[in-house]
Amino acid sequence: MIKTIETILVDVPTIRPHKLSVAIMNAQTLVLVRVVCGDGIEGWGEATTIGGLSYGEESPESIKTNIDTHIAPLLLGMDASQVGKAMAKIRKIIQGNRFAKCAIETALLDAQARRLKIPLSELLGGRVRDALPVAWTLASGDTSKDIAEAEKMLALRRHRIFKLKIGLRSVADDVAHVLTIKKALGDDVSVRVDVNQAWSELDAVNGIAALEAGGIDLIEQPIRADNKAGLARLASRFSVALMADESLHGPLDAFDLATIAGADVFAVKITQSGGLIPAIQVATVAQLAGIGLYGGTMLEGGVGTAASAHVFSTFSDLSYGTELFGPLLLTEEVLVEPLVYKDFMLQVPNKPGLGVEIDREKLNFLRRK
Ligand code: MUC
Ligand code: MG
Repeated sequence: MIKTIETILVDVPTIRPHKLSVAIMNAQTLVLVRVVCGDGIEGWGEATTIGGLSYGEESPESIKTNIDTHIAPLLLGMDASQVGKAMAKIRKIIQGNRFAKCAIETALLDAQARRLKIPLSELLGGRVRDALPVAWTLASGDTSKDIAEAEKMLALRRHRIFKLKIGLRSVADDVAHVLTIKKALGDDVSVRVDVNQAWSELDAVNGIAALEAGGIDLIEQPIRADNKAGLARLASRFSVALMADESLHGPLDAFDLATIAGADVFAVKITQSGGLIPAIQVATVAQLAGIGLYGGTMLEGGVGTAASAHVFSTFSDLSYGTELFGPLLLTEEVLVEPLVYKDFMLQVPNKPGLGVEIDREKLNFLRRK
């Protein structure tokens, strides 16, 4: 039986300012959900977003209010071992709120996998890999600082794929910034950009042409999320891979984009997809349509990152890797044992459920009062 559901906000400073076209982050607010079941088993989920309401339509505070006020009461007393029925009820009655739904589904699946004493990946069809390549995002806003940061990551053998956040400056300045970094890092290192919707379609035509000529591997969400036709025009115009992120709010968007050949790659995010099962459906659409897969992040802490890792470990194709570095951008860890990053990969936890434990004392100290 589902006994209690608690939503916890945790404000954690980042290790440095993280500059996106939509927000400059000096801190991240983790949104954690704890579900306690009648058999004493508990499960955890996460619904963290970026930049309050500047990235998506759910804020940490709205997620907490909507779970506490509208979602939890629908679930209390239901059979905790029937996650499908619980989520079907939520998906029928609650409109939108994909991040909130994702956290609830994660917590219920974590509890159920613990009950069955299997890693979450095995409840999701089974992992095909035990470790995932992890990109690092260079977003200090300063070209030479970014190069030094990338060189440090290469020396530590932590990352060899770098994503640059652009779109705050002019197209010409951004292109110069990206190509200076690409030149400094050389041919063996993958350099990609994420514009976070900042460009007009004409900006994108000019920007992508210059980036493609300079050896950039992947262009993420150059134009507005709702301009899917524009994405399709850009995808057919250029040979460099074009990736959809904000345009992809679950399986239906995946289907629409696949139908119009709107992207070469999908950034799959568990929260943006509305849950772990919808994220797998997004990936299935991609694979049926011959679209490449990338494991995205909303810069979650350990819980959401572990959940994403279990999901992505089940993808047979993951040719563009992942960006599951969220916990490494934060100054505080809420897990007893941090996730393991080594040899450019994140190890997918192997213990039952998410395979991570929350440091309750630390969480009580850090949580928003
Ligand atoms: C995004 O748009 O992909 C992922 C990495 C990062 O630095 O920001 C996020 C969000
Ligand atoms: Mg993105």
